[in-house]
Amino acid sequence: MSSTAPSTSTSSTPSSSSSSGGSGRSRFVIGIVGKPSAGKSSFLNAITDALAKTGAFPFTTIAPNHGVAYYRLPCPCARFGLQSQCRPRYGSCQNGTRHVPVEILDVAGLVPGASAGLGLGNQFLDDLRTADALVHVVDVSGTTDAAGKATVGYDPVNDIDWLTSEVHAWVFNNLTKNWGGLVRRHTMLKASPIETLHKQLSGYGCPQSMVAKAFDACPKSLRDKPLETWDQETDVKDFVTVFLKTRFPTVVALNKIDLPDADTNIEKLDRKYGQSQELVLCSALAESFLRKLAKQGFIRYTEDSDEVVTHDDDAKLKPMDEKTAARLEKVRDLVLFRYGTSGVHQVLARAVEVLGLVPVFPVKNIHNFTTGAAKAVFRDCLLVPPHTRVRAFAAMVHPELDRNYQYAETVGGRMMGEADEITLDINIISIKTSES
Ligand SMILES: Nc1nc2c(ncn2[C@@H]2O[C@H](COP(=O)(O)OP(=O)(O)OP(=O)(O)O)[C@@H](O)[C@H]2O)c(=O)[nH]1
Ligand SMILES: [Mg+2]
Repeated sequence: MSSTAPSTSTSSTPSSSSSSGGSGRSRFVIGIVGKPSAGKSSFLNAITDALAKTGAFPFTTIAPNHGVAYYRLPCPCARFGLQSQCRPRYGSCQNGTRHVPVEILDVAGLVPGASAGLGLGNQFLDDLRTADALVHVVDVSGTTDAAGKATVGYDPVNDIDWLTSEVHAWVFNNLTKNWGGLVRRHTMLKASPIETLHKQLSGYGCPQSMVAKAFDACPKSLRDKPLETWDQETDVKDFVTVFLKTRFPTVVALNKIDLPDADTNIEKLDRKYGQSQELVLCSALAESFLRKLAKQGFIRYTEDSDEVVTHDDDAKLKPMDEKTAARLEKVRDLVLFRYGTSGVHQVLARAVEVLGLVPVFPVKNIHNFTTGAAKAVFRDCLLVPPHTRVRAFAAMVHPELDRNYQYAETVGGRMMGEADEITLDINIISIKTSES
């Protein structure tokens, strides 16, 4: 990721080397998992400008596909009546709605037994090591079996469980592949369980604090048990279950809601998981279709809404042939009318929300919200982890801001302490340095 070098004084230019807050372009990665043909690549294409290959047969994707999606949130420029001056460095601002880039990563399909080598195995899950959260795409239409082959009347109710257990096996196998050696080292070094577990799990791109958080979330009986006496089949497995929740918060996207059996399956899945999982309904194909028609000038479509304008409403739009018009009518009836939207942007929004990310707007001048000489306001927006403190945020924006840190102010010139946590309410910040 590239970034512009900051001025030596206050700057909102994000750092490309930031380790925890990320660059203003896209630091957070959402990984897409699911069985073959669930619609993972279709989801990527629907929400980004990627053109990943899709197909009604398993293992269309083998090498991972990347794309950049845009998380939407109210931009402060609207609150201050500065929309005309709002020019984001990355992403965009449309009528006061900020579009913040988030990277999406689509990997190969996973089948039951993948951890024992079935399908493509689960080695490709290693591609997900950079992901911060996961979207599990489930084919809710019942038209593909567990291996992703075309069928009718398949019951997807167990798809969430077996996929979760394959991801579990991926982490468990890595953690226990040399458990004897790990325990010997642990005893020899008199290390804490968190240090030892972190060492073995560091390949998952997690700081020790995340392992500590997972460890703290384990039952007391497990925390009190010396690591060298942990039973692999029970204790280690339980720890991995908790670790996965911390390391890979997951949203389940119930995809293909445009197909006939979706309703019944949605009900079943909701009954089983409604309380315990984040379930969001979507149709990747409907969204791609609507975007394509809009790009070709047949419709005006407001993404994330049910607003579709056609030639019948506005003669400036191209008229559609009968087949396309019939397909559009179907998408309107089966998706937009029934669910309000295609749902793909809700999936992204939930993924950002399960991570608890807070949007922060660093500015040089806290009174007019500009950065540098230009009149442009709110140039940057960073999504930062929950409970990020002001000083840590300065380091995320640029190491220079941390090195030369003096103080921070928010709207109205109100001072902020360096240990203050950034919240959704106080998220416009100017860092002053000794060079300012
Ligand atoms: N009706 C309908 N079909 C969809 C939807 N999303 C995807 N599909 C179709 O499902 C098939 C599989 O889609 P892909 O996106 O290739 O699935 P995948 O999960 O990436 O599959 P692999 O790469 O093989 O793991 C394609 O024929 C898509 O057109 C949807 O929302 N509705
Ligand atoms: Mg694919």
